[in-house]
Amino acid sequence: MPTAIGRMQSMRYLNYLFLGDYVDRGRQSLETICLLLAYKIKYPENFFLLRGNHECASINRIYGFYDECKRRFNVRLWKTFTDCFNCLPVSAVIDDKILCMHGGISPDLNNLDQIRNLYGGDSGVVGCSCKYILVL
Ligand SMILES: [Mn+2]
Repeated sequence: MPTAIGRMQSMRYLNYLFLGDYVDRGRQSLETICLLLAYKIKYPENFFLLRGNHECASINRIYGFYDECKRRFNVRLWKTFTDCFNCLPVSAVIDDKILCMHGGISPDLNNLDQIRNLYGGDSGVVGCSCKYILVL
């Protein structure tokens, strides 16, 4: 079993890609998303976070994250995370071969061209405001 130090050292050489739904999965969504964002800050070139359908205000307002922010801190914090989630990329392409995205990001996304068109375009058709695709 790798040690904690071993795991941290491997962060420098391996890439990690997470596929979303970091909140609404229990009572400690804040700890989860803060840890993931801290890893992103510490390892910006090796650690990547895609957006899941729960990184969307209309979803996490209902399924627990809003209530957790309000109960433990305030609604302003939830709004700040909403702004942060709106900046997450919806998909990643690895080595020009592997398309990665959250399984339930949108029922209206049917092909790669729709994701490409999120670049700088009006993304209202897919029900989220992300305009970024991540190329690894
Ligand atoms: Mn989901």
